[in-house]
Amino acid sequence: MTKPKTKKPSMYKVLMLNDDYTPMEFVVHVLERFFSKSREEATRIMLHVHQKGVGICGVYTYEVAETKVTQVMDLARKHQHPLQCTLEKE
Ligand code: TYC
Repeated sequence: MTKPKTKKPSMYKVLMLNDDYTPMEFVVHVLERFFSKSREEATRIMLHVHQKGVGICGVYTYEVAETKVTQVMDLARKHQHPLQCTLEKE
């Protein structure tokens, strides 16, 4: 059998973590801005994270996922919120 020339890229989940201090509205804004969610979807994800401790913002290739984590962390730091965002291989 010939070797396939292309391989599907590994996908990475971008996870949002709950904390006691980041305002709910800021998390919704982040989800709308960096993850292209509607207000309704962003609110649903934020409430899920608030209640369960962690939630998935989206699934992307490594470079895209890494960029989104950096964008979230930079904006959170700028506003002095302790919001944490991380990536996990699918
Ligand atoms: N728990 C925060 C609050 O009560 C809201 C929050 C939701 C923070 C989701 C982070 O990823 C998060 N203000």
